[in-house]
Amino acid sequence: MPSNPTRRMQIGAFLLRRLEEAGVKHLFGVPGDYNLGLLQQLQDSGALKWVGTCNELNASYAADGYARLNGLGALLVTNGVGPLSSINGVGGSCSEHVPVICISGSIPLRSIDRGLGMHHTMADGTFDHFLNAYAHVTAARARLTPRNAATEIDRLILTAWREKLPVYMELPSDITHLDIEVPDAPLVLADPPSDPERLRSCIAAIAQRLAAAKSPAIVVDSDAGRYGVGPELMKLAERLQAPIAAINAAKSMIDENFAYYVGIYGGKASEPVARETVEKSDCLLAIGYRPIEVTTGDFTAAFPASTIHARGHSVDVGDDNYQAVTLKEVLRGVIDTVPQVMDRPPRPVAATLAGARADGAAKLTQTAYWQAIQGYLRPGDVLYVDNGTSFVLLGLKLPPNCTFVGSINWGSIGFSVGALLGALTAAPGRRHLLFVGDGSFQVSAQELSTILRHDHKPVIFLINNGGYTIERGYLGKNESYNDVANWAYADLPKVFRADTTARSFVVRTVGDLQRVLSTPNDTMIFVESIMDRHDAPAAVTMSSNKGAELDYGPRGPQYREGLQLRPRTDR
Ligand SMILES: Cc1ncc(C[n+]2csc(CCOP(=O)(O)OP(=O)(O)O)c2C)c(N)n1
Ligand SMILES: [Mg+2]
Repeated sequence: MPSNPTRRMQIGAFLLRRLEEAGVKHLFGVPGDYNLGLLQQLQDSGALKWVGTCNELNASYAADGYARLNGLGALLVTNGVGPLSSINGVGGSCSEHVPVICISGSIPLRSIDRGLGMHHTMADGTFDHFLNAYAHVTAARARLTPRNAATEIDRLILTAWREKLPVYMELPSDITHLDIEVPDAPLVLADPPSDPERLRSCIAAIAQRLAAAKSPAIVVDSDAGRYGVGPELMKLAERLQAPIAAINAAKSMIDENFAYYVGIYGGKASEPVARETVEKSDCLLAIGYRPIEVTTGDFTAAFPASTIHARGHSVDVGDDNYQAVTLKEVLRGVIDTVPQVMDRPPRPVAATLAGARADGAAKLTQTAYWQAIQGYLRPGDVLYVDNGTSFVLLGLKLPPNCTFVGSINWGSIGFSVGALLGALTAAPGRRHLLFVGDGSFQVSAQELSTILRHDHKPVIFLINNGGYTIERGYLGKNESYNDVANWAYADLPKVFRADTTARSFVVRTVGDLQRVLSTPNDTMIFVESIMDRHDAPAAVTMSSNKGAELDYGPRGPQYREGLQLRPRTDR
């Protein structure tokens, strides 16, 4: 019998050790009496670094951003008030398939055993409300006890990593310092091996179809990035000499300069070559496809009926469904099996955003703004987009090795600012560019102070257009409900850190912006661009108009004269 060596460890220390073994080096969150025991263990062991955030929503956004670049992220909150504040962000991680571990320092087991009412509860004699709430936004959850901690901690961390979904654990405050017996061996993040026969058959079925096809093509959704198979997909595309397109939610997961990359596919909202190659393919391989209205050009996406659907742990090929297979193993097997094609050279790639150089003295418009931003992008940048007119970023062509961080499915405003903090923490050596509107920024603006506190040096591009312009395209073109207070945004670095070296700018003209874009990146750059509240790129306005039709139906108020911002026809 092989022996499995064990040792005694305090529960909290074991949790921190497992997180570190899983590659989590930072914990975001807000202290509270129920989690201070664990925080002290963190402090004493020096294993992880604590990154305190201004609130738990931002901690959940940060853990998500951290996980995007690190593969796994975690946050620590305090009973009830913490988890309910972070549940929106964790819901986003669930929707976007991001593995985040939400740890709630919770009421002591003693109070559950004895039925003692405690603060941060409903004071109704029950104790499972928050575990139950998280059932809707996580793949697994548990309340740790001295009996289950050793197994549940591993189960939850592994589930998050394998499923690319959040998990939730409650760590009662009176057990963090209790000793339990735990394995000596480190936690290994790995999938269980595929079933050999299922894997062989699945690879053979896919390879046979792709090899026989005249116009094979690949289309990827965001799981391609979550499961880290971008390199395999590019290798497969090269071997087949087949075009590869990305859903907007999967932007940057295939290098946009790759010879066989044909652009964003989204039904009628596609780049033309992407639409043709996807819809006319006689063997389309789709990775993790999860269509919603904003990723499908309002449901105009049309995949061929024969499309092969591959997901993280299962594949559909024709009538056959393959279980117990992992995406990476499937793709590697297919690459090794399909013959190298020689006679399908790459098609010309989609054009980049271009246009006449605007007059420097002219008032800044969205068109001129995004043209200038296109020229500013550099290889290796990490780019964040929040909801709003900043969605134009999706249409820009990214240089090699860029990472796009967005929340296209969930779309909770303010996400980008918290995610920026998290991803800066995970990858401080890269250049980070945030694109955010005034309305979205106001949700999570305090986290700018945490970014400054940790000496990060992102570039923040904020559009000040007086409110929720994207919403004006749904309804309320001129209504005050779409207005926000006009903050002195560019002053905020100074407010949040008196000794800041950040360079702040208020930009009103094209010339202003061009000058700002030549500023060195040796400190934070904060660029507040003033634009007209009715200036919106046509693609954004048309999408909002269409969204209103879907949302409100034919009897909705959107058709009333002047209630809806419409695309301008004169540009
Ligand atoms: C948490 C949350 N609340 C409300 C919304 C609805 N919403 C979507 S976009 C948006 C406005 C964004 O405005 P802004 O960031 O200023 O972008 P703009 O279109 O003005 O450039 C709002 C309120 C949301 N997506 N998430
Ligand atoms: Mg705005």
